[in-house]
Amino acid sequence: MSRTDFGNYINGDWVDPSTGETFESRNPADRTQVLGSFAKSGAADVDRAVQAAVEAYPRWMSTPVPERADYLLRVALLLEERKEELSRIMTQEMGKTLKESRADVQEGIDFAHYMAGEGRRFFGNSIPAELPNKFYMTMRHPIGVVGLITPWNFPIAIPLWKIAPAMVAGCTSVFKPAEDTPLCAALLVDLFHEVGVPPGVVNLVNGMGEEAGAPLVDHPSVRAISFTGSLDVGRMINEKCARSMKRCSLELGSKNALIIMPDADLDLAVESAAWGAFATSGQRCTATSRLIVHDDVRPAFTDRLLERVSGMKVGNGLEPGIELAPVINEAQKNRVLEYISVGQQEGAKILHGGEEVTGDGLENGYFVAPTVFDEMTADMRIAREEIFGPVTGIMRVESVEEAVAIANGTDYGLSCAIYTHDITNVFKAVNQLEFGIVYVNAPTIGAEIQVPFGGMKNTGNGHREAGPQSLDEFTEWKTVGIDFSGKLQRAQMDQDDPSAS
Ligand code: UN1
Repeated sequence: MSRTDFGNYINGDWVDPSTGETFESRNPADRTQVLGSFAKSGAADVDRAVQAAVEAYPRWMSTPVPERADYLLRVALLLEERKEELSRIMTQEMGKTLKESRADVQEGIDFAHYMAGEGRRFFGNSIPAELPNKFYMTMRHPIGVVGLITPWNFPIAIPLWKIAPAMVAGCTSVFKPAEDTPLCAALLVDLFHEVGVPPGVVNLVNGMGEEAGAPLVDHPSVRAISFTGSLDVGRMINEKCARSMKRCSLELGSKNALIIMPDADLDLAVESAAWGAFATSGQRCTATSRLIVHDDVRPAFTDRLLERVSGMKVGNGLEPGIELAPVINEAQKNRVLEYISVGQQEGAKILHGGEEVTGDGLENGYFVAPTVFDEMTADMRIAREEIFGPVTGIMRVESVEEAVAIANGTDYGLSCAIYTHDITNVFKAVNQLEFGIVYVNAPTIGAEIQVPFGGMKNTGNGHREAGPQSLDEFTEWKTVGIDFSGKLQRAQMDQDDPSAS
């Protein structure tokens, strides 16, 4: 690792924060390992970054779209070159296993490639007019300066989900990454610098949510906020943006479910449950936190799941063979343990895990055992609230209708999967599930970048990231009507009046 100390990236330069303060990023597998120190910015730094974005905007929005998008192709190629180095750093900074960090970087590479291609499409429509010698077309117009606030669980992929379409759209941006993964963010922004993205187009301000995130949301020159994170913070941002008439797109929590029907391939369902619940230590918006299992197969499924989970190795994500890496920080560890005790008080039964894992070189990290509850019921907090940790629970049902009703019975709706080979059950579930993403015989995690990503109900506010929809966050539709008749034509009037022509 060459550089570990970073200021803010504003107008093409790394600059110190006005506050003169810094904060450290530490390894969640070993808190004694410091990865670097970063700008602890305040409102003045945010203002400086927004000003740079405002100044860069007119030129950038006038740059041809394919040219704007070409930078992303170069970013994708550089990311490919640095994939291994970045993945290792990511595992040290964020904790997840090296294989998963590689997948995170790969998801970023895929999306940068995808958006690079989008620069050669960026389609609008042509639409016939009802009046003669008149023509309509629609085109996308950038929304302006945007604020991008990202979480720590996908420190390369999710920032790219936002920065890349913003760039193609013609927006200039200020990026405020999560305070747990500032090094990944800085190294990513460095790539944009390296490929020659003009100053001010992408700016980075590091710092805490209240000190650096809030002023970005409040800034009058920022036209839109794109935020991925918790429901509580999302609600606050939504309220602020409503008052200032900013566009705001939110990607928040979820309580994803895996439905297992009697005809499911049980080995597959068990693998899917273990992967969906415990990959990234359950710290994905798409994590499988509910297992809705038909009574006919519940005992067999439960036995096999426990066998699978008891073989999981917990430890440092850099070591081979580790399946369960640490959670992100002390607060998260305590939150997860707190939920586990809430679940027990509510009457759910722990079948596996339920405790912190220490010892054997793990004493300086934040490790929680893979935890499986049984007897989880729909009214329990552990069945309704997002835990964001390695905790899942089995719920019993007797029909596909009941399974769908239970799956739909939370305020969230990001990802739901059903394991069955019965075509009737497949279509019942597909039609009735209130989730933005529905999988059949595939886990709740692992969305690909060319399909829209986002959820219903409290998971978001109707926007989608990734896929062709990703440009919608950052553009306005402009309708252009061109009249070449050489006279005044009055819509809805002149077609019916023969004397008008
Ligand atoms: C997230 O957790 O916010 O579908 C994103 C998945 C990943 C993205 C998760 N491709 O699990």
